[in-house]
Amino acid sequence: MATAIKKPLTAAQFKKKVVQHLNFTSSQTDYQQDPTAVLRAVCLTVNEVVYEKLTETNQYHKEHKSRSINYLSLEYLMGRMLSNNLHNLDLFDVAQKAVASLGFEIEDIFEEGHDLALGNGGLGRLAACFLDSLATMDFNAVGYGIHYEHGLFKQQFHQGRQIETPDEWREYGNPWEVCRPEAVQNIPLFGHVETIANTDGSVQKVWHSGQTIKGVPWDVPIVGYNSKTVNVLRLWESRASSHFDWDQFNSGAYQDAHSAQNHAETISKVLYPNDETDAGKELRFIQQYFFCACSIKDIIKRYQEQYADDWSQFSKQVVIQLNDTHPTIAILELMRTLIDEQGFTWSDAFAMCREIFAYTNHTLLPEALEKWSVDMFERVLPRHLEILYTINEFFLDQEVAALWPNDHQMRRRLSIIEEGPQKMVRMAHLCVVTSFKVNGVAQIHSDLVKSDLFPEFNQLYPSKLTNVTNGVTPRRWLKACNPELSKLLDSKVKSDWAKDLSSLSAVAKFADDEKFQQKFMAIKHNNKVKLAEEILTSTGVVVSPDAIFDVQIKRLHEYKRQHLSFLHILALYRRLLADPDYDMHPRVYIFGAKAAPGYYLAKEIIYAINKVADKINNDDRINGKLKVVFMPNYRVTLAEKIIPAADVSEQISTAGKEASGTGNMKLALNGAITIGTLDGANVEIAEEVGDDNIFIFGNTVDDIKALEANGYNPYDYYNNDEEIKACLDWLLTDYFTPGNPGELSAVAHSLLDGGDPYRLLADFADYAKANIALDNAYKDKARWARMAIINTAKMGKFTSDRSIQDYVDNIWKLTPMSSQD
Ligand code: 9GP
Repeated sequence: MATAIKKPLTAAQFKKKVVQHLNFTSSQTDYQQDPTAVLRAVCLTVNEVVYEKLTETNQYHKEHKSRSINYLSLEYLMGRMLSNNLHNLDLFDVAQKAVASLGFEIEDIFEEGHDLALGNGGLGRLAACFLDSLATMDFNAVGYGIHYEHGLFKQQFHQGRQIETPDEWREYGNPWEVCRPEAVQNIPLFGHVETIANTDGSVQKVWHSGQTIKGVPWDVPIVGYNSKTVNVLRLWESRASSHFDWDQFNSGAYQDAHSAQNHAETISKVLYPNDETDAGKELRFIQQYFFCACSIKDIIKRYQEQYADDWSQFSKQVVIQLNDTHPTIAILELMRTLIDEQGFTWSDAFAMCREIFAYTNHTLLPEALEKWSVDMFERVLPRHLEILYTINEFFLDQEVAALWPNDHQMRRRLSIIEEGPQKMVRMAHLCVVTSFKVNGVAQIHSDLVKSDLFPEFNQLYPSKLTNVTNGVTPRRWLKACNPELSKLLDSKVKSDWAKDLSSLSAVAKFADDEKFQQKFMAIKHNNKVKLAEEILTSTGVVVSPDAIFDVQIKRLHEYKRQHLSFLHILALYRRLLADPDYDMHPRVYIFGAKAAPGYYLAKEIIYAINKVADKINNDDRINGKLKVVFMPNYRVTLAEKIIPAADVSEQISTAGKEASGTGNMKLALNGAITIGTLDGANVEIAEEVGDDNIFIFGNTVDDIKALEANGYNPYDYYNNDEEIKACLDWLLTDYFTPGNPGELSAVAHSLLDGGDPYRLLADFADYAKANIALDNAYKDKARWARMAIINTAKMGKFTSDRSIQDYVDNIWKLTPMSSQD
């Protein structure tokens, strides 16, 4: 029998528990002025419910021997947990009343929480949405990752420039996690491999490692929405296998006594702050191996608790999803374990891996497709490299040779090892060769994976490459972050739309209903008022909620083209200076983006936007028609405030470069209208909302290919478009940086002498035109309201529940808890 969904506590019971925790867990009696103490006590109270459900979930899956999905990801961008957990447990109102009776607003309590920022951007946030959906849909799932001491850096601006400071999310502990000493793992690395000849003529390989690191697991419970399930996200922290050298300490060498500990702890110290480029450092490589090895050992341990040494059920019980190439070493670690420790033959081990691993590709950008040098591989993981060579040999000699006999070019192209002055391991090739399925993250992206990235692999393994379009959880990205809109939707939609997002299509029939339009837009306005306050607090800029709130929130990257919008802002400013009556509805451009600390141009773009913003925001000549704000420290919590208030969603990447995007889905779900290129999931959003409810502009993937085939020259646009020329030349003057001409020139140079690698100038004119169409649409209040309502109504496809169902049906083949009875 499945466990029943827990009845929520009453507000009085909840309050009693909170007070008990304040008094007896934290020894706090004087908490009236201490929201942090209250937050902790509220979390501990919620945990009582959560851990009971977690125990029941575990028991159920043990009894039912449920197949599990093991999601391996180097990144999880969880954000804050409390509000989400309260909503998912149906305890929100109860907690709100309980803390009110203690003299606090629940929102103020939330504000005390830290973001779990263990990720960079879309990839990590997607993983968080997937965990939410897996628990909501009652699937047996474990997320595996790294327990970084410092998550993504905090961003401040100093005179317009980005300053990074460390993120201290768990400096004083994190109430949502629990340490599991019973599941600690020891991870060998470095050393050498000994080949032992057996008397029967066979050879045995023995890896003598040079160092052992301890992996300590911390479990973060993942609470399903209105479901029976609490799953876990298991995060590994690295520690020295023996803490510190007692003898050395006693002999007075205090620093040395800690050195092994420091070295080991470095592995889980920081999240790499780069999400599109290969950091290329040994530490990053060891991070990847460390968390893969811990996770594989843990998966085997969990299996053996049920099946002991009977391996016949392993591939029926376990599927492992590789989130990008970062966890690829898991393949080699499982191969090594099966062959060296469990006595499998190479072919049986490989066949097993081919039933267990699936891989998601999240990018076509060549610099983000990971490669590691063979030398480093050999130094850190000598046994894994040997195994990798055997896989490559089998692949080239048996599979490539069968389809392309004696084709050396093809062998070279497909080989897992890239030849060259420095031999490199192509991690994506290892993934494609070994995984039983490879998916892209939006239809256009998956098509490009087949046609442009891996065409030969697609020929070799015709049914392996597939698509699963990304999605976002409507629990966090509508129900929790936009409570007023949620209530309005509740009043019109009979079923629980947060669990069945396609039911929102019912509100489409109210798109022309004047009263509904008014209510919908009044909520948007209220959200804009709140955001305007936040903008004032964080940037000191006053913005009017009556202006169009035009939002671009995502990592700072040239391919995402924040500088396209920036160039257009310059053009608007110029038009307004030339004609203060220039006909445009007042617009506030709202940016949120972190630049990787070593990404020079990205940081220059931030600086340029901030400098131009300073000038524009203080220029009385333009009557407040244009404002520009760059909100510092963009993160999940800030996204939750910006998204409900957005009128316009900027999704303006170069066609073919953004694999999917997920901010585009969150913004449209909250009634923002997209201005975007035919890239990533924009294409599918356009299909859902219809051409009248989105502003599509710019070159398509094919157009860009044609432009490039003809020899792309940015000067053609510069010389032929007076506005482009004037705006780029403006950046070379000291207009925005008095006394310092040329301070903003990096952006202009990248677009001209730098060759404009992301074809921004080729899209500028059409983007400007689309913006005029958008402005006209906004001036027609009823039309805009209609568009916004349709956007919310038609986002059903983009729930992460649908993505998970696609994974389950086409890749993972899982059965949810309830239907197993
Ligand atoms: O750049 C993609 C983004 O388009 C996508 O939405 C996200 C989730 O699939 O993954 C991003 N990729 C990476 O962060 C690195 O591959």
